[in-house]
Amino acid sequence: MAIERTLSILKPDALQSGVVGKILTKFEESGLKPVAMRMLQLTQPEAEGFYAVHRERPFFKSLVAYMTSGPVIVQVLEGENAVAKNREVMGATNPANAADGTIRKLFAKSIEANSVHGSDSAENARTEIAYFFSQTELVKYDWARK
Ligand code: IDP
Ligand code: MG
Repeated sequence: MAIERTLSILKPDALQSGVVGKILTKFEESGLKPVAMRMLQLTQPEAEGFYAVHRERPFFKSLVAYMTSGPVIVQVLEGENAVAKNREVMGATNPANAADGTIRKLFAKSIEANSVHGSDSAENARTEIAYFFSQTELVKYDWARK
C-alpha cells in the first residue's frame, strides 16, 4: 500500500473542549503524520464551499453555522492507507454508532458536533487538501527512516 494523504479538520467542539492534544495523539498512535497544519476560523462562504456536496441536505445550514462557530485546525495527514486509516481512527459520523476507542466515540458531542472531519476517498482528499493548502506548504517525511 502506497503512502497517501488525506484532509483532516479538528472541528469547533474539539477546540472548545480542549481535546486537541488527545486527538492529535490518536492520529500519531495510528501511524499518521501531519504534513501541514493551520488554525483558522472558517467564514460562511468557506464552510459552504467545503461542504458543497451536502448543500441539499436538511442539516446543511446548521452544519455551516456550526463549522463557522469557532476556531478549527485544518491539517493534512500522511501515511499508509491514510484515507481509510483516518476514517477508522475517527469512527462513525454519529458518535452513538462509533466504535470504542475512536475519536468520535471518545470526544464527539453529537452527530453534528462530531470533533473531526476526514476525506472519504483519495480523489476527495486531493480536492479538499487543495481547498486549504498549496503544494509548497506540505512538508516531506522520509518514510524509509525509522
Ligand atoms: P462524515 O463527516 O462522517 O464524512 P458526512 O455524511 O459527510 O459525515 O456529513 C458531514 C458532516 O455533516 C458530519 O461530519 C456532521 O458534522 C454533519 N452531519 C451529518 N449528518 C448529520 C445529521 O443527520 N444531522 C446533523 N449533522 C449531520
Ligand atoms: Mg463526509
